Amino acid sequence: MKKFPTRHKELRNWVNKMSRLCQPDQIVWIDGSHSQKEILEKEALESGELIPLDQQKLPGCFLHRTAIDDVARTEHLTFICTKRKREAGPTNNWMSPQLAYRKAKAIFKGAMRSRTMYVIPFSMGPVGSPFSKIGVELTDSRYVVLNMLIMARVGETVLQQLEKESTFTKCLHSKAGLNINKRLILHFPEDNTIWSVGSGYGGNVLLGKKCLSLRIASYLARREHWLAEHMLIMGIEEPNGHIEYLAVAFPSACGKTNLAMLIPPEGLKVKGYRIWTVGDDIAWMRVDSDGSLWAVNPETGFFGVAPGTNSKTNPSMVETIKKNTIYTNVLLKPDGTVWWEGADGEIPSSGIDWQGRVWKPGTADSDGKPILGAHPNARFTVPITNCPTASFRLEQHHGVPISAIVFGGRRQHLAPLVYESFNWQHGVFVGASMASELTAAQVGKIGQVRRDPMAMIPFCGYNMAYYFRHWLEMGRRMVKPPKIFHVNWFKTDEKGKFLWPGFTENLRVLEWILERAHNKVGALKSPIGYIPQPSDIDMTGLDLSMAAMEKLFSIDNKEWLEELKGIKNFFKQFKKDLPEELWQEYEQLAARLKSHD
Ligand code: GTP
Ligand code: SPV
Ligand code: MN
Repeated sequence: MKKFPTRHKELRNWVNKMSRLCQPDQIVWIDGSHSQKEILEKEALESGELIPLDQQKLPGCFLHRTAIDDVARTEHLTFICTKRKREAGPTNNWMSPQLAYRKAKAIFKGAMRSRTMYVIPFSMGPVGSPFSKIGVELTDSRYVVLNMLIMARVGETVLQQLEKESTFTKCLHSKAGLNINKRLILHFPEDNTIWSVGSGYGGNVLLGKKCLSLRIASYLARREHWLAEHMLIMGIEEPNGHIEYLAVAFPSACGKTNLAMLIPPEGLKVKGYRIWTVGDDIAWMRVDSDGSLWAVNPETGFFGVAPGTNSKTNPSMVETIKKNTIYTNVLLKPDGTVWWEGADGEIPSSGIDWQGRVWKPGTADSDGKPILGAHPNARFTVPITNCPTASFRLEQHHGVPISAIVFGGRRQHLAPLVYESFNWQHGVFVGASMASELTAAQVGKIGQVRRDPMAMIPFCGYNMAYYFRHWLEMGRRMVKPPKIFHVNWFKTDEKGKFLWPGFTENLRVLEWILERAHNKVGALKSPIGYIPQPSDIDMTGLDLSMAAMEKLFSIDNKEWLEELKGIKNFFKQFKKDLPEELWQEYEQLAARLKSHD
């Protein structure tokens, strides 16, 4: 037995066993210290895993480039490996644990030869909070270690906590050959284990994030009666100092990061609102002793989309990423700073693009498509504490109380700017029947509409029919469940132009949501839910034509009747497992739409 800094037997045995499989040259335990981080940064610069940036202009910042076929989550290579296929359900890729372990072992075998195996003890959620879960990730990537140091609580304090708690998620990662044909992202919820091999891209390899905090956590949450969701958490402070918190689920690259830290628009400034960012991607929520829903963000960093980030769309993030940031797949400018499409300032006259090639603006590939400086899914990793709007309650063990839940998607047509569900059960139906256009955050056909219930289709670690049942059940556990809303910032006109200005202006919609949450304002009843009386959305300082407002709130019965077909087909695949309540809601929506026709 080697000398390890823990008495935790299961952990020691497992590290030994995995190192026999992967055969690293050495094992290094990550202690969370600044000095160890600096050594890793230095080594990563030497090995080329990190590319230096101007430390005067961007202190503590580095650049990283992934392989060109390793730039987004690969959902087709992501599996839920349960003994029975039914447990994974029809929307997940499934593999038997036996086969999955066998296939992956063949790739892991000797994969860390001449490399170091890093052992990263991490806590998702404040160390010791009743919300939190501990994981240990083994990896041969310094990039992963440096990212995990930003995204999670890492090091000795976690090891000490683990000795008290005993259970942890076993997370094994190796870059192996970074070969897409030998890439597997495997989840074994029944073994509390994650194996990821052959990738170096964030969502595939920062195993505390999507793999643990959503896929494994959602599985645990069902058994332990809580919710693990793909949601931002934000606080809206009123001038009297009272703060209301919202939990908002949008699919990948559909606006969570931007909404979570918005700055109130000019026209609403007099109202004195202030936004507090609790999280931008993941919410863990539980019913507390007061019978209401409380949420924590299990992460400590943002892994955000770079393209489109600028002082207009997201001034808080522009401030946030000026220091201690790892940039991935952005353009390197000759002055040692970075750029991406939709960044502030002028388009640089040259640079090195995300693929490491010399880049000039206005160039096109052989198909005539413009060559981008940054990949559309280029990202930055940065500590939340850098953010000027970071909540002062990030470390609170009980999190924040949630006043409203908001679902949303990217829909050019159909869904109005905002609507409210009639009650919890209808709200669960609204979430379960959500759909959105695909973005660059996953490998696949961008723009195609797919059903993405609760923005969790890529992240639910078990059968989604059981997940819907769990949501219905959670409603019954609360004294007064939060109201559930749906928003769509992405409705377009005939020319394909966004009808709603979005970003900062979205606060106008959130204001209505909060008023409704506290029954302070009336609403119009439509077949799909309650919608605002147009005069109830404060439009001070925003010049939007009546025609645009009408389109934003119009509900086209024909389109919705068409949508019903998609919902029905989606629900049908769950067969008898789908909760009867969702079919009831479906029938009631159909009846309301038909009687309005
Ligand atoms: P993940 O990190 O992938 O989970 O995504 P996210 O939901 O945090 O997405 P993010 O906030 O980074 O949004 C990315 C994209 O949405 C960018 O292209 C933004 O420009 C666009 N976006 C965000 N908010 C709005 C909005 O209000 N209106 C419009 N039109 N686009 C928006
Ligand atoms: C997403 O794709 O929803 C992300 C980025 O938040 S990743 O961590 O890569 O999944
Ligand atoms: Mn996400």
